[in-house]
Amino acid sequence: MSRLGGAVENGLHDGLSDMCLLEPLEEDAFIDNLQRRFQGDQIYTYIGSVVISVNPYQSLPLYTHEVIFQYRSRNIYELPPHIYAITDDAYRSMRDRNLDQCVIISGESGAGKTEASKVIMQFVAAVSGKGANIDRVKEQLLQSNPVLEGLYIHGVIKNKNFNDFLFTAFGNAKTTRNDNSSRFGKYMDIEFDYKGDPVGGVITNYLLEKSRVIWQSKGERNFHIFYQLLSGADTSFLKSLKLLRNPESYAFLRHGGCSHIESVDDKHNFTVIKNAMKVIGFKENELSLVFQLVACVLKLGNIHFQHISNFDGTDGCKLINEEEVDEVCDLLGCVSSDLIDALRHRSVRTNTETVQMDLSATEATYARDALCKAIYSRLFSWLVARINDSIRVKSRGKRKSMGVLDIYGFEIFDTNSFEQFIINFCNEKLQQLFIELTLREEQEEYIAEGVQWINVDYFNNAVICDLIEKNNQGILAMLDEECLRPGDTTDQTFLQKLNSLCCTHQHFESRGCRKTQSDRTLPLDAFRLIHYAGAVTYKVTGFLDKNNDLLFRDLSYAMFSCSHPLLQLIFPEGNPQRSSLKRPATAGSQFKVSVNDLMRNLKTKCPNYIRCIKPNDYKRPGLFVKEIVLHQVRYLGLMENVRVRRAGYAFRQIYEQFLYRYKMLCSDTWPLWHGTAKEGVARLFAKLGVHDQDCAFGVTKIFIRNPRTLFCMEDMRKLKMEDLATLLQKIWRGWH
Ligand code: AOV
Ligand code: MG
Repeated sequence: MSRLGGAVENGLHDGLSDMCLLEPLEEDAFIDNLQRRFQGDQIYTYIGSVVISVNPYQSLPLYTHEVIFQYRSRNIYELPPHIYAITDDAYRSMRDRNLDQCVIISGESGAGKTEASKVIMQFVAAVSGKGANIDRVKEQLLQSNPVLEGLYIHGVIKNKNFNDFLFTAFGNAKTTRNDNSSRFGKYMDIEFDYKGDPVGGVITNYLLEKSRVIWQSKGERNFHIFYQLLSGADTSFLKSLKLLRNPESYAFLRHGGCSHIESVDDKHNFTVIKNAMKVIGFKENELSLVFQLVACVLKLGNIHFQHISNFDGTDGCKLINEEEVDEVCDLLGCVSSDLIDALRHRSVRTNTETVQMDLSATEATYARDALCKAIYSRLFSWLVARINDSIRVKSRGKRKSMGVLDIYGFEIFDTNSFEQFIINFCNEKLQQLFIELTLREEQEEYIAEGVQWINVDYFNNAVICDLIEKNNQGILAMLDEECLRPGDTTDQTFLQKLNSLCCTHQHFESRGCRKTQSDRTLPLDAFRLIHYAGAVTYKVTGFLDKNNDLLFRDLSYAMFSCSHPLLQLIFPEGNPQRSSLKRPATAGSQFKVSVNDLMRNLKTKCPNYIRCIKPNDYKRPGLFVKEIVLHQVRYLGLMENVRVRRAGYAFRQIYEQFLYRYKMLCSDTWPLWHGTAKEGVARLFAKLGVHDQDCAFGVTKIFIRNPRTLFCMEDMRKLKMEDLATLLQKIWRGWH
């Protein structure tokens, strides 16, 4: 790596390392530049201080101990672009200037967000303080990764080498897009003391895709942990959980038709996950409790119901494999007949009495599925809470924080449902935050530097966010209304409601709207949203149900009455003393509240961005498909980002660094300049004939409007260096 390998020098050889210097600024040139860099294994490129990261789909030597220490305490443009550079910059601003930071990682599924978040954690762990206590905190912070999503730490701490892929997980699964796709959103705040040493952290999780527990599309898997447990647990443990080794024995693991991922060793990862959980502070018996629940989910999935006709002509059902229920009840600590009762009936309370109604086989299967989803997703939230207990800051005193946001990327599948709607809404909000903050930051820098700000036109996606979340009128509000309205509401009545209220919106389309009624690409049971990232068609089937997210009260009671200590914790509403008739908030509105909380939190911090790009759809190294990259560049608004950045001045740099690099171009400043750096730069520009309208002198930085000015100076500098080298050679020869 060249010592002078900064933004400009690099630009002249392996493609520009900062897109702001692109001349002319055109989409083709932008993509070409990314491609050129990608092919030279330069996966990172800047837009000012934003990092674009192109997934290499291969291990590159970018994350070694040496590289970390190269980037430590260096100026952001001194070395080639890297996540380490912006992390170091963010870390130092937090430590030295007391500014809380956050790193927002975005990009579509499989683009490399989760990997990027690990790179950040690894850097922070490596550069912040030393000492036994700190090492414990760091290790706990790093180890919380595998429990939630699988561990792939390129790692250096305490000389442990975690260089292998170690997939394990409660929150990640194989999808058709990504073998290790995060099926939940995660925001992690790492907290530091006044010296910049990590003292703990807090993790917030967002809406786990729990429908995966009971169903997976072709080519996809359930959450990793199921397969890891089955292949990694020793025989006696498996027996104690009453499980069989073969994943094919379980209905919940059969839908996707692929229980194994090539290059992933589930068995080995089970050992890793257990160790990680121990480091975090899980006791041996807690591990057993967790895996008992995981086992129960699988076993409940194998319970079948058969239709029976009651004497009064109504539908009922009976269980056809009661021995499976007996085993589940052994694990959970309850009486079989109680659980069977709760699965086959539903109590309906009227003002005066409670009536027990029989469920049909379909309804009972539905109730069973709801129970499995509830057990698993609540177990997941409990795990997060448990991890938070062990990493929460115990010491008092003022703290600084750095947040890392790794949330599921924008998703377009062949069939998109409520989950994609929620995930894409979240991405829409993040994009809005990006627009708001980038512009704000740019504006603030100009004001702070006393340079005039010029307004820039850009597409503001607030209009799409509003369409989804506006109080009383947004799609989420209408969905809630259909869920809460008494009477015969269905997914279809929800769609009709959308049709009558949203049809005039320019980002909404459906067959019920006049403007798109003849569009045969739109199914009758779907609506389409024109997201900032592209159009997505959502099938309404299941929207009401998933938003309602109801678990029959009988099942909550049954779970709470089990002697299994975890179940009592995760089903508190099953406590007859505490149970209230109040309906819990819908899934959609809970998500809206938590996303808005998150946005408020992020707005209080200095944002840093990593924009991840996927170079091809085949997870293949070295392959850069232009159309695929172009699509992402467009929807991530990267060209707009460059335009905003360049609207005023394409390049800016602290006076001292700028003068140091270019002072050789002027005899007044070379070899020594005795005035201030700002005066030196002014003298240099006067000598080179740089016009006043081409540059602005800020308080601490020089701003250059046109990249060509800089390229010219760079060329002159190169010639000068060559002259100097020739001169040195002559002197050298003269001596010998
Ligand atoms: P995601 O987080 O953006 O998708 P990941 O971070 O899981 O995507 O990346 C997907 C896969 O790409 C990883 O499992 C690695 O195999 C590879 N990869 C990504 N970044 C790198 C890197 N810097 N170096 C080497 N390989 C990498 V999702 O969670 O699906 O939205 O919901
Ligand atoms: Mg991910």
